[in-house]
Amino acid sequence: MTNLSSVEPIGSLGKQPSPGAPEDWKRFFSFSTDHKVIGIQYIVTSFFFFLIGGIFAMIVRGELITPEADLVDRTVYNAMFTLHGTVMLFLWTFPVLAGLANYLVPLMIGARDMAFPRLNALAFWMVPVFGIVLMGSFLAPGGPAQAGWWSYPPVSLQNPTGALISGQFLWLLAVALSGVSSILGAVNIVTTIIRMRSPGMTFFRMPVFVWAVLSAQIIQLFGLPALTAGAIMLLFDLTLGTSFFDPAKGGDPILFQHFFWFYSHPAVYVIILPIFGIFSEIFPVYARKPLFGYKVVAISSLIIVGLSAIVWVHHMFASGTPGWMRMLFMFSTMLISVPTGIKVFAWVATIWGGKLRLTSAMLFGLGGLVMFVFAGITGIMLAAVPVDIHVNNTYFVVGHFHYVIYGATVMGIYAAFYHWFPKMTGRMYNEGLGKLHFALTFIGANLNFFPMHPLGLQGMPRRVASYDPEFAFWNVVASIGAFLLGMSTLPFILNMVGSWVQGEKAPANPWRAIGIEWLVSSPPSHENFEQLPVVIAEPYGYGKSEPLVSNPDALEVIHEPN
Ligand code: HEM
Ligand SMILES: [Cu+2]
Repeated sequence: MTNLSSVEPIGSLGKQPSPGAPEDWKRFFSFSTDHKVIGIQYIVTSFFFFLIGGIFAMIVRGELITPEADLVDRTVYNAMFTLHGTVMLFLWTFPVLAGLANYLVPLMIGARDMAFPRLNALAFWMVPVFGIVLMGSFLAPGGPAQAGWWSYPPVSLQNPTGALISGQFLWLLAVALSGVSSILGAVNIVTTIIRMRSPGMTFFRMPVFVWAVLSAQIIQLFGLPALTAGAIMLLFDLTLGTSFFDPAKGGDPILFQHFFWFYSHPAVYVIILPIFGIFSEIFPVYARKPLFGYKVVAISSLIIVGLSAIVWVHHMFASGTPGWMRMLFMFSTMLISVPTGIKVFAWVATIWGGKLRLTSAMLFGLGGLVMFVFAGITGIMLAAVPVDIHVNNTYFVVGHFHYVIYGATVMGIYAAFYHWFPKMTGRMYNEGLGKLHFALTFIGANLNFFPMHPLGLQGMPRRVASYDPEFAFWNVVASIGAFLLGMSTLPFILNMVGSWVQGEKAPANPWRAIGIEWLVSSPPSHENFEQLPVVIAEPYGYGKSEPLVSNPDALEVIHEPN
């Protein structure tokens, strides 16, 4: 661990080249322990898997553009939606958020690196490993897993080929490895935030993004062991002949659902809390107003963590759950809308009456917020037991969670990419391409995911390759939206790659943002700070003229020419 309280200069360390420079690309393929390199490694790797998960989604939507099952074999269809969901969650969302946290948290709290740099690198390098394990399942006898991303037994215990190394086996191995990697990451991030803050960086001076990441990673710590244990027990049932979950041998399949959702409900907050953090960083900058109700917003994240641990049975209303239990979990689920609603009000109050600058980052932030509010409304509907019993396992659920996971999450992640791109790469991106990207994404996402709600209400089940022709209209609309979303990635990739290579050079603080990461050069030097910042103010001091740190001129590492 680096010295926790020292504000001494770091002396001879300050001679390394600054990461992020294009000529420096080789370090991204090395076992680097620099949190900024690891952050970018996470982001680029996960974006690659986002594209793969997107190809699976295109195949699913290609199949669903007609009522008949005519594009792919039904077993291939099952594998496609299973791998789509699995890749999107375990190889895109979690790792990309780990990447943003890795890159931003040490800079935002004034630390020179994470608490455990080598553990950090190890956690990252597990990602491509389990990615390859999962993709390798295409070569397994019988093809990849087909039991959906939640892998419920007894479906997941069927093994028609009888092979030991089946698609389901590799799926479980990949998920268990992903769990271990995320636990290592969580230990590191939580330790870093608690122990590595620079002098004066009290908890109530931390940016809300840091609060949100801390809260999300606490969930990883208490939740992931349940999922990982469930996955390993299922693996034993599948390969060693144990019978934890196999009803034919006296096991209890519902027990698996408890293991699974005890983690996987809180997991949605592992995903959405950092997005709330991103919203809370972006709105003040581009509205030039302090974040409304900073302390309440910060604390709401922790309240959400507490509540997230006691609602998981809302995914099991239709699993034979007794009535009293349904009522209990319906009530606890609805409680979560209180701290969440507080945050939404805080963001609206922040934007309200502000001088809005509609950059690509701000557009994605606003679009994400709008789609999140819509998802919140359908979420409350689903929390009501009678509604959920009716639409359980229909497209209504698929529509709801894609508004969260695409509308709010992917759009929020794009907002973060644009906002911090100059910081990470030292280059400016192209606003025109960014806005085109936003338009395609926002229109595509709504065309794609809105139709799923009427479809679900009319009774179209999820995970089917063919359907009644009465559902055709909305499915065609959804597929057109999906193809638009597929296209939307092109201007984005062009923009990011093109700007990284030959964009205009970025100053330290292109957005006139307030935050420690904006006080050092873009990209920051290898050690981040010559002297650790001494923080003297709360964040988000927009419109006030008080400085954030007492030693702004001593932060930058001055490189001697080699
Ligand atoms: C272009 C973007 C996307 C499209 C067109 C799309 C489409 C779909 C469709 C049609 C299904 C239902 C499949 C079925 O039930 O037969 C589905 C399921 C799912 N999607 Fe997406 N999706 C997209 C992006 C995402 C993203 C970004 C995530 C997560 C971050 C995600 C996570 C999931 C999950 C977890 C499932 C459930 C899989 C299962 O039933 O086991 N999707 N998606
Ligand atoms: Cu849930």
